Amino acid sequence: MEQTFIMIKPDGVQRGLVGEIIGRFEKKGFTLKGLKFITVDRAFAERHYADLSAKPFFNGLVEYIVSGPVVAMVWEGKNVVSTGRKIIGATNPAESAPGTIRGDYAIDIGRNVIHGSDAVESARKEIALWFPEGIAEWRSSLRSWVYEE
Ligand code: IDP
Ligand code: MG
Repeated sequence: MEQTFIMIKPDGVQRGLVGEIIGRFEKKGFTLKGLKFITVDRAFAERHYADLSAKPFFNGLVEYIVSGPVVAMVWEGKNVVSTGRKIIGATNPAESAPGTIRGDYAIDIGRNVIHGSDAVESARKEIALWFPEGIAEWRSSLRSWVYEE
């Protein structure tokens, strides 16, 4: 089953959106496989966003991510990477549809509340980076109520 890495950024934590965001993924039917509340350092944030190191906003982005604790999660389900991105909305909240997390709760691109992996391969790398200890092994008993199988 596909997995994705989702992170509630420091602004999402500070603004009290943790329960709301987790609720959206839970209610959709996805399965929580990993969760930690963690403050990362610059070197770690730079690794997470290594692909963006040449961007003019890279330094500000790293400062943003290290500015407070984040909620790092692994969610599992059919097409969870692309559906997760739809639940999150466009990178720039000005272009995120209402009903998406960024569309409902954010205004500026540099304070857009949440991260979600953009592809199965980047999800695999991000999960390995954030959860080197591995993640929970469990199977939801709701599975046959969510999937036709
Ligand atoms: P994504 O989070 O939707 O995948 P990316 O292009 O991977 O978007 O960018 C990572 C993060 O960098 C964004 O979520 C946002 O916080 C920040 N970011 C992207 N573009 C800009 C920008 O033009 N100015 C400031 N921050 C930006
Ligand atoms: Mg991205």
